Amino acid sequence: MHDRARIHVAAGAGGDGCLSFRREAHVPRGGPDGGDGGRGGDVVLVCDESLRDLETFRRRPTYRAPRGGHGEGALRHGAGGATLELGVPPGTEALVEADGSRHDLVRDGQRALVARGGPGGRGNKRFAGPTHQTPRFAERGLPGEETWVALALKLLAEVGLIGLPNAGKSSLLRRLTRAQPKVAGYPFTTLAPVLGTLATDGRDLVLADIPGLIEGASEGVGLGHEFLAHVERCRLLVHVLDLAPLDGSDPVDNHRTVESELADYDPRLAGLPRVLVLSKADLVDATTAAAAQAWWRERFAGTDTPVLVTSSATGAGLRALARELERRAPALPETASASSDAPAMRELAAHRTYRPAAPRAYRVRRTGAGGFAVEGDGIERLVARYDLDNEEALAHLERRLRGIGVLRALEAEGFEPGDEVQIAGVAFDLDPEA
Ligand SMILES: Nc1nc2c(ncn2[C@@H]2O[C@H](COP(=O)(O)OP(=O)(O)OP(=O)(O)O)[C@@H](O)[C@H]2O)c(=O)[nH]1
Ligand SMILES: [Mg+2]
Repeated sequence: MHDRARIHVAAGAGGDGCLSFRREAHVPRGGPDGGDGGRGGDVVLVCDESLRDLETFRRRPTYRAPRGGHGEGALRHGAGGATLELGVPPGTEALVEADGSRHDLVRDGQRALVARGGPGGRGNKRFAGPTHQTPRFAERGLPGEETWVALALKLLAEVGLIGLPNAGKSSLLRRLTRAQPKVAGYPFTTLAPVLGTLATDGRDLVLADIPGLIEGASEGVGLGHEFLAHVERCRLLVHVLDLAPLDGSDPVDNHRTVESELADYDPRLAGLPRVLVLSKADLVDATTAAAAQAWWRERFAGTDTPVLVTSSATGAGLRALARELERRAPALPETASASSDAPAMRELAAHRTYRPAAPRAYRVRRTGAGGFAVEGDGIERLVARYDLDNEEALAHLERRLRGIGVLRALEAEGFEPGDEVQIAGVAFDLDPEA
């Protein structure tokens, strides 16, 4: 099972703006007509429920979206680069290494933008104005974002098995699925959630053996983030209740203990529908098992909680349980509109993104007597847009630098006319009087 991959993605560069003047036989000196470059294509992850693992990404780790077209004369704009969509299975968590943002892709069709295409450059037509009718420069398109993206697949359980330690949860999971959790005759055998897939006629259901629920979940071994990630999609809980506890305890008390611990631990989980499974039926005689089942059915009369009797030793009741789970676990991912759903589920299904605060566009640093440097991604991208051998482009850039407050920031650091300013490796002669 390929549940991890690291891929390199590069969005497309923006197309260059065009430097062009109208040329027509009867128009001796036409105006500027250079079109804009198109935007580069984005790289987007798309959650696709038909996918099961991340194997394709291990075979092929690099992806590049197409660039935007260059602008052309006669005001023809370059075409935008197509978005590159990469399908990922539900349960994929993506960490964008360039900026530390994280995306959880849970629902079919969810999208996460991981690398933004570069903007296209503007053609010279855009710089024409009343005072400047024949601009002889155009902007370059900018490179698209590039980054490594770490993908991790969290199999998300749809059905959770809960119950006291030693109740027989792991044994059930072994019988219902191909998972092989350890089974032993003492409590707390299972310390971390174990997942298994129950293949039914219609679809695969992921079952989680949820351990240690009653041991004070917050301190519990193997719980915490990892644990919650697996069970946050549960839509149904199977409460496994031992018909013949070794310690002679009363099943009714045991049932209450687990339910109240669950309510303390996570109210959302506690609010899910239940199936009650009376386990280890082979350890009691048939009459006792039937009486217990009747008693619990009576108790849940009027609620929609089925009561089943099973034995992992003999296999009794397992087929009925599988059918019950298939019937009751609502199909996921949701295709119906999320708005009709319970608020908790809505929140869960929402595409969550964790994005660190954006860095400032630039910062100013003194590099020695009469020298300054202006640094930062934003400012370097701005400088990259222009051909600095072109006087007009340079003058335009200097105006923009003033416009975004670079000169003021320099002056605050003690800049004086004649001081040298380095930006992206280029020396600028910024004149406060201009
Ligand atoms: N006879 C019999 N024994 C069972 C049955 N189910 C489980 N057991 C036994 O009960 C003990 C506990 O079973 P587990 O499946 O490990 O129970 P668990 O709920 O996963 O326990 P923890 O992981 O400790 O929470 C083991 O000795 C099993 O062999 C059953 O249907 N019949
Ligand atoms: Mg167990």
